[in-house]
Amino acid sequence: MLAVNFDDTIAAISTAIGEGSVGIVRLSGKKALAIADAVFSGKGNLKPSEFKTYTMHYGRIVCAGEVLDEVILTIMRAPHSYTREDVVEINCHGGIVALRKVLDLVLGRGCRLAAPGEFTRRAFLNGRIDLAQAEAVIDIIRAKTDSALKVSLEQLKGGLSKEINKIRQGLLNILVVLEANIDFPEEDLKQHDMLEASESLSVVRRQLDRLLDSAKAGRILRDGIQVVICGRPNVGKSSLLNALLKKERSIVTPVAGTTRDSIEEMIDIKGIPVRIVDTAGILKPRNLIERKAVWRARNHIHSADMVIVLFDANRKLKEEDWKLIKEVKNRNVIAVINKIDLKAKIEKEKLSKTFYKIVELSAKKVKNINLLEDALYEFVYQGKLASPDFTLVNNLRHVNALKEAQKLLNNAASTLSDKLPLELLTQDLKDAAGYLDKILGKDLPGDLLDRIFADFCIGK
Ligand SMILES: Nc1nc2c(ncn2[C@@H]2O[C@H](COP(=O)(O)OP(=O)(O)OP(=O)(O)O)[C@@H](O)[C@H]2O)c(=O)[nH]1
Ligand SMILES: [Mg+2]
Repeated sequence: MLAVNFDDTIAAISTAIGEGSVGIVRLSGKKALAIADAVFSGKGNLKPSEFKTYTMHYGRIVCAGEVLDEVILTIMRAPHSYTREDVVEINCHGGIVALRKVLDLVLGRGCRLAAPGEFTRRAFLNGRIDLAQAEAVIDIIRAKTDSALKVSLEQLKGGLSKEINKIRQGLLNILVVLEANIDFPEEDLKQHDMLEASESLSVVRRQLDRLLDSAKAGRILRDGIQVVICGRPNVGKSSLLNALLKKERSIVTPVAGTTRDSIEEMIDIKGIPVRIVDTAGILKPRNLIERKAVWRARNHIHSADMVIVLFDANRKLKEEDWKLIKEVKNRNVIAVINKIDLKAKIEKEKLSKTFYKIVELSAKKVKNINLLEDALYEFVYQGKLASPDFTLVNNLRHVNALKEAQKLLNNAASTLSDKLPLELLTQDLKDAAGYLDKILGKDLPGDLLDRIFADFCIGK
């Protein structure tokens, strides 16, 4: 981002571009009300700058006598607004032409186009939210499942920030105890102060470990996992994709080799966003198309987080099955036996020796699909459920900062037990607190903030 002036009044279209029933042009800054006065023509005698805060007004946006759109104007005065500045939202008709005309008009009246995420960045800079909360805004917009949304909403509410602050405060309390002793040689560190510092450090480390433990679940909820369905031709891979999706997405026929191109879809499995891929059956290719299809399927198998290997209950295991079993040996695998509505001919006992977990279902009859969903969920959380209050760490920047803090606290614990100089200990604790501050956005350099907010859309 070029150096921007955060004193400017900014404007942007805040709703998604495209046809919609309503579209919003949002303004924020000192001139927002004056600009609204210049472009809005309402019913009564009052001008927008005279409207009460948190009120809505019907009227028209007028430019040189021409009506650009019929609108509803919302006024939110500083400091009780999203940005803590004066905010005006012009609810226009949703078409892009009207919205652009209104935006161009206000831009011509003394404000500039907002940079990506600048409204939220101002909310952060003006102290309404910390950086972790600001980052939650983008995750709310991008949430792919209900659970992912809950985690981000909790973060926006300040749940994560509260946890981080608690750990940070714990560290500062230990520092107070230690610094009272620092001017004396370490043997003078009073026995009970030593004990207190050591116990408090254990508590803080446990809190930090717990937060980091939640990171895997948090990251999965935010970013999802990729699961690929593979198997030899005709075992029912496309039927399984359709059963999981609950719609006829992939073509299913009795002809072996129906699927050529990999098909990818997003599904919500118990709150986990799963990108599921149906692939071409793995076979000995007979022509160029099949060779490419198999090559593509193999690529997916090797890049996915999880592989579902599908078998046909009604057929004995074939050479292709064994080749595939060998190929996925070191991957995260769930073995699935499909077509359990037909006579069982598969040598299940041989599969049981190879796979720890086998799910049996019928994709065609949509039977036992829930067992596969359970197995996937179980695999992701390995028995550990997401904490019920949804205070999870889901952002890589936060995870990395917490890991650095964890390393420093581990060091600090060794320093304390080895009775090394107190200065070493206090420095590690201060540095650890510094990493926690970074999560909340304290003293972050502008270019790092630029990078964080560049991920936002314009208008948010
Ligand atoms: N009886 C029965 N038939 C099934 C079941 N699942 C799939 N089929 C049938 O098996 C045949 C192949 O199904 P597909 O889903 O196209 O199999 P596929 O593995 O995607 O096949 P390719 O794309 O050719 O590799 C179709 O005739 C399906 O109706 C099942 O659970 N029971
Ligand atoms: Mg198929």
